Amino acid sequence: MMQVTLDKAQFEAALKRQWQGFGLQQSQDMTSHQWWLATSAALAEQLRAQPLPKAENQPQRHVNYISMEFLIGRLTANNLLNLGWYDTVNASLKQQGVALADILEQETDPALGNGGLGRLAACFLDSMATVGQPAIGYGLNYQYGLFRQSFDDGQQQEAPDNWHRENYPWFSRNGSLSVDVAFGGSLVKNEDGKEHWRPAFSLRGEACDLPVVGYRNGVTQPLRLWEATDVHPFDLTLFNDGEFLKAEQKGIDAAKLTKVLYPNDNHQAGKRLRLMQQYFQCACSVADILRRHHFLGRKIEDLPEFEVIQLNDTHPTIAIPELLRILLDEHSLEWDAAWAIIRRTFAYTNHTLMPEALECWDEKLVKSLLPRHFSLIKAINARFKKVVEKQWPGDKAVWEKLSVHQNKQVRMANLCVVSGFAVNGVAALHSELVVKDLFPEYYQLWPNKFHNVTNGITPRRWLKQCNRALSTLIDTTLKTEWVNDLDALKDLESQVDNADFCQQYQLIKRENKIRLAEYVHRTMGITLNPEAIFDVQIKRLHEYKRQHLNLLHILSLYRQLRDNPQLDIVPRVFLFGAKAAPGYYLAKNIIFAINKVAEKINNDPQVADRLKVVFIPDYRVSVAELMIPAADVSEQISTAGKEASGTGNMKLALNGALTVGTLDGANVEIAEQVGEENIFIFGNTVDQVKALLAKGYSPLALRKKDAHLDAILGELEDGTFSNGDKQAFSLMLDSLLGGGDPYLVLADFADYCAAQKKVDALYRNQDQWTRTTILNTARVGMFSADRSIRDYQQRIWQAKR
Ligand code: 26W
Repeated sequence: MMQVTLDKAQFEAALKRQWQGFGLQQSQDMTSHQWWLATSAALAEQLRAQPLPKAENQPQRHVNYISMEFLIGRLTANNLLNLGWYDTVNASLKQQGVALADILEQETDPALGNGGLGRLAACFLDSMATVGQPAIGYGLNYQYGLFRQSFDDGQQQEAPDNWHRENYPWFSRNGSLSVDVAFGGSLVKNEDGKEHWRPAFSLRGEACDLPVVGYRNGVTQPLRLWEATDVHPFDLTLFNDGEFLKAEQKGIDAAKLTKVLYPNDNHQAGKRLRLMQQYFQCACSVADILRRHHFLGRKIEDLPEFEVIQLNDTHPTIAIPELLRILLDEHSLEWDAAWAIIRRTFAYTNHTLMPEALECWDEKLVKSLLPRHFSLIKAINARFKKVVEKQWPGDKAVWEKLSVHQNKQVRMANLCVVSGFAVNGVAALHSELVVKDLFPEYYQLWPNKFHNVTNGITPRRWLKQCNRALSTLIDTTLKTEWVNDLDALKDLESQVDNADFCQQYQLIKRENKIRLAEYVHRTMGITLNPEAIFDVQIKRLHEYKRQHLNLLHILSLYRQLRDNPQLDIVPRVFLFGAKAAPGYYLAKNIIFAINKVAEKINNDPQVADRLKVVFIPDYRVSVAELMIPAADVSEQISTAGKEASGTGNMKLALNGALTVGTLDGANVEIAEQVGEENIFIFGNTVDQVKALLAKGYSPLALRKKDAHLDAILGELEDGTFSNGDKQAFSLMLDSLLGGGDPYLVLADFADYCAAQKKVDALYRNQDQWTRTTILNTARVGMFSADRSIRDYQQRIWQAKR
């Protein structure tokens, strides 16, 4: 398909309508924010005027990607880039005395996700549109995105993120797509003896679409976010009685459903409102899929020929019994016919092995909210029991493990595996563990259901857009379009012998570091030295990700510097970005510890700029876009076996940061790609972790043997960093010491410090360092999300069945 061009005169006319709509006399009267609003609205209008590709002409199955989270980040810059409209708009605004780059900074990040899973969904939408995979993303339009983070004396504070969804110019609301969703009530028997659901109340879902623009190919597909409103938003009888407030009360209650994104990452809280959100989203999405299917004149039996529903983790699992309910109760299909459709429609991606993240719902909750669905889940389970009984006759233990409904709980992961045609992990190692540790019996039953699709990232946002200077250098060097063919970066390998290229590559990194330093100075008042190593750890705060291992290394350097003030180390800036779930006190304690250590080190004249520690508040997509191009070192230091994939590791390597990492998640494949001599791998492997935990490892014994480690821990205990408060870091320390150190932080400490020493040594040889970073950029082409999408197509969505 062809790229669409923007007509400058038409754009300017659209822009004019916008500022006239603000009631202004001339464009010059707009504030910066109004410039962003007007420009975005004008662009959205121009984009809407483009012809859409017709669905019925698509030979491939259409993908319905259902996810509770889409961490899309700012859209205006991204859409300009993908459409190829940046230069035209830039020129037009320049004539009016306005800098496009400045007004793009006015956009508040739509933070409709927590971390990796949500950002992956956003990268995948970009790639599906780019590689021409017909798709729609289904999610929720939260009024409040992930909370805003600030620090008060080093402690995380949370504030609501009201990101102005009412007034976001990229939304188009389509009232004709609204769906009514029923909840609660009870089951009654019909005269034919069949179960019939009589719900207690219903809510209306309104479709709010965002455009997902393919890279210069004329494709635009929707991200459809549902927003809850009341079915009867305004009660006229009450209104006439003069009870103005009550008249609107129902509408206000309904809107609560999509008010907030749950801020938990890898932890299930089991809240009723969360289950309501999940069902609301699934019911709206399934109804929408069927509406489209019928509109195109297709038979219900043919649904799996045309549609696939990809479940992004178990959060949208309830879509399975929802479709089953519609097939049985509304289309009057027999069970076998309905089940045949289900079994060929759903595919499930697993993103975590952590037991506390695997969703189980209390049967009472499911039953009271969704009685018909609960009854169907039991029916699925009863039929599945026969399959298990046949394979493992009389084996109660296996049945208890595989059952979908057990101990008064509904297990969503099991429901997905039993009902879907495909299950995949998100990196080679993770997929292996899914099969070996999480679902070994299911694998025995259905070996062909299980797949690996290694995650990827969109090179549009994560190189072309966030690192324009490097992109331009690559453009002029390769003289070919690499943005939708990331393997083309391989040809950069030969440039390591080109002194001119190396120098330019180095210079760009330096400029990106200066740009980040300016941001840090402006927002935090801390001055950074661009000659220092910029050592970056950016991800959600979680024990398994081990930000506190990083902290122990910082403390080790600090201690060495005090013991030996002449010590020759390469200056380092340790940069952190991370939010902790508001109820995860241990994670918040780690943030506090890092901030307190930072305060001391940054103000110690003896350190004299050789160490800096900076925890950048309110980490989000737009901050990532600043930090990633500026990073020299990428910290990927999770306990082996715990990080399903990681995607920040890919973004950082692509932008020329060298990884210090464990053999975990996608780090394994990154090491394979870049070569072991171009990455710093350390620490216990998955098997070693298992062995250590099995034989009973003692962090206290380790501490006893290591005087240096003992001294560092002692300083955290004795109030050195907390104005004498000896309890300040006790949550973190109790876990590391008395708590048995379940994530093996102390066990990996020595090897981690040794790896960091090698980083130091390589950085002293700037030529060698630069060669290594260039090889990283050149060799990580396989981590393009375009490749991930093609893998999904071949192995799952379009595979012969
Ligand atoms: C039910 C609460 C809850 C909320 C979020 C449980 C689990 C999650 C997500 C699965 C957490 C998440 O974002 N996982 C990350 O997914 C990325 C994309 O596949 C991976 O790269 C990360 O390794 C994984 O932690």
